[in-house]
Amino acid sequence: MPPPGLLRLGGALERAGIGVELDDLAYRMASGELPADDGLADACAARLLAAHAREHCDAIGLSVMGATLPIALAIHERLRRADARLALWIGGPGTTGVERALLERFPFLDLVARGECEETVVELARALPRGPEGVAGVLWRDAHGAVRSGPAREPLRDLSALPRAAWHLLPPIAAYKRITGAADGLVPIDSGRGCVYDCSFCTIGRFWGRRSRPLPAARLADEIAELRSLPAARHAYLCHDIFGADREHALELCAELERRQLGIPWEVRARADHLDRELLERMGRAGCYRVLLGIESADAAVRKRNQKGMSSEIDLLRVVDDCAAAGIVPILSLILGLPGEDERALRVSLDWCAAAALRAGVQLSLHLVNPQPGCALGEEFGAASRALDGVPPDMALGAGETRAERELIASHPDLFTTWTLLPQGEPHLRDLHAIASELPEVLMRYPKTFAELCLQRGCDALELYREWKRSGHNFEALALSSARFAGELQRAADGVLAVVPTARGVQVSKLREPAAAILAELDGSRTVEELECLHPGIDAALARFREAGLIT
Ligand code: B12
Ligand code: SF4
Repeated sequence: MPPPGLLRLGGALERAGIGVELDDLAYRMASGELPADDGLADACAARLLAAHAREHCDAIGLSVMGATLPIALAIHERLRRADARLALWIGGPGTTGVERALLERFPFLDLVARGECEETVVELARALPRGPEGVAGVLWRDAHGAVRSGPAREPLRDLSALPRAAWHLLPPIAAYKRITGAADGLVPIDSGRGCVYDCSFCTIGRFWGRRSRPLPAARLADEIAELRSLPAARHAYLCHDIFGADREHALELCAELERRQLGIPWEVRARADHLDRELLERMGRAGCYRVLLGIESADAAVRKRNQKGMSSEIDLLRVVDDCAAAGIVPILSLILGLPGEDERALRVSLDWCAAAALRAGVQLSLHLVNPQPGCALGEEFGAASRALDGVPPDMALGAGETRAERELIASHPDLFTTWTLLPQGEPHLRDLHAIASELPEVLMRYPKTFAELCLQRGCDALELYREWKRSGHNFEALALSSARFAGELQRAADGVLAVVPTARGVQVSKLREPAAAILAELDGSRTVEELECLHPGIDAALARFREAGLIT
C-alpha cells in the first residue's frame, strides 16, 4: 500500500515549487530491489545516496512508524557517515514520545518533525541551508550540538488546505498490486486526522491532537473519485481512525458518494459507539464494504481501565448485526491481556468473539498489546516490559529483524518498547499469544460447530479452547470425535465453501456462483418472503440446506 503521508508531503513541496523525490523503501524491499537481510540498511542508504547524487538534494527525510524507527536510524547513521553536510530529518507517528531522546542519543540525526507536517516541511526546505531556527513543530540540533525545540505548530483548521496526493512520485498502484496480489488494489486515502480519545494503547490522539478533523466530505469524495484515474486502483481505504465521529460529516460523505455513483468500494476504521443502523445502512448504500472496529475488550471494566471512553451500556453484538444488515463486513479487533483483564474478563471477551462469529461474514482479529512509547501503557509499563522469544510483536509486524536493528533495540530498550510485552508473566503471555493466533481462525471457520460443542459440554469458549489444545489434535478431529460437527458455510475470497462432515472426515466443496450469490444475501437484512420474491424457489432450497445442517 503506498504511504499517504509521503504522498501529501510530496504534494506540499511540489505545490510550493520545491523539488522533491519520493521513495517507498518498504515497497522496494517487497519488490526485491532491496535485500530483506542484514544488508538492508546499507542498501537503503546507497539507494538514497544515489538519488542524492542525481538530484543534488539538501535534505533526506525518513518517515517512520514505531516498527520502522530502528531501520530508519540505521539508514540515517550510514547517510551521515557518507555525507557530513546533508540535513537528515525524521518524522511520522513512530517518533511519538521519543522526539527529544532521538536527538539526544543519535548525533547523526539533525531534526525530528512533530505531528502534521505539510506546512512544516515547506518551511524547513525554505530554511535550508540556514537551519530550522524559528520553524514551528520541530526539534533540532543546533551548531553547538544542543537539542532545541521550535514553537508548537497549530494543526490545520481546515483540511481543504491540504495539497493533493503526489501519486506521480511513487510507483503505480499496479506495481504495488504485483506484490500484494492480483485481487488487491486497496488504496489508502488520508481522510482525516486526530482523535478526541486517548486509549491507553494508542498514540493517535497524542500525535495528531485530541481533535478529530475529517477531510471535508466533497473533497474526500473528490479524492476517492481520483482513484478512477489511477490504473489498477480498486478499493479505497480511508485512513482516519474514527469514521463517524462527526456523524453529519459521515452522512454527508455517504450522500455525496451515493449521488456520484463512483463504483469504488471503500472501507473505514471506526468506533462501535459511533455507528448506528441508519449510518451503517447509508454507508453500505454508498459503497462501504468493510469496517475495522476497535472493540478491544468485551468487558466494560477493562475498556474503562484502558480509557476507551465507551459506554458500558453499548450492545456490541447489535452493532455487528447492524453491519451485517447493511452488507458491511466488520473486522472485530480485540486486545488480549490489557491491564484489568482477569480470567473472568478474558472469558467474557472470548465468549463475545464466539457469539460474534455466528453472525454472517465477521472477521476476528485478536492481538496482544505492545506498550509502545508515547501512549499511556508505554508510560506506565514501558520500563518493566520485556520482549518474549517466540511472541512476535504485533506493533512491529516483521520489522526489527536485521542485525543493525536488533543492536539498536538492545542498546536502547526504553525507546523500542514496541518490541516488548506488558510485564504479566511468561506463561500467561504465551497462553494469550496462542489463543490470539489460533482461536480466530477456528471461530471464523466453524462458528456453529464451536457453539454447539460449547452447548453440548455446557462450557464457555475458553474451556472449549483448552479442551481442544489438551486433545493434541486439530479442532476438526475434536469436533468429529464429539459427533457434533455441524455443516458450515464459509465465505472465501472467491466464493462460498460448504464444509460438511462425512464418515471419512471433512469434505469441503465450493458452491457454484448462483448458489453462492444467493447465500451471500442471507445476512438477515431480508425476510425469507422477500428473498422468495427475488429468487423464486429459494424457500425450498433453504429447507434442503437446513436438512443438511448447513444453515439453521
Ligand atoms: C495506512 C496505515 C498503514 C499502512 C501503511 C501504508 C504505508 N505504506 O505507509 C499499512 C496497512 C501497511 C500499515 C501497517 C502497519 N501499521 Co499502520 N497505519 C496506517 C494508518 C491507518 C494511516 C497512516 C497514514 O498514512 N496517515 C495519514 C498520513 C497523512 O499521516 P502520516 O503518515 O503520519 O504523515 C504525516 C506526519 O506523520 C508527517 N510525517 C510523516 N513522515 C514524515 C517524515 C518527515 C521527514 C517529516 C518532516 C514529516 C513526516 O507528515 C505527514 C503529513 O502531515 C495509521 C493510523 C493513522 N491515522 O495515522 C496506522 C498506524 C500508523 N499504523 C500503526 C501500526 C502499529 C501498524 C502495524 C504495526 C500494524 C500491524 N500489526 O499490522 C503495521 C506496521 C508495518 C511495518 N512493519 O512497517 C500505528 C503506528 C503506531 C506508532 N506509534 O508507530 C498507527 C498510528 C495506527 C494506530 N492507531 O496505532 N499501516
Ligand atoms: S484507539 Fe481509536 S478511539 Fe482510541 S485513541 Fe486510538 S484512534 Fe482514538
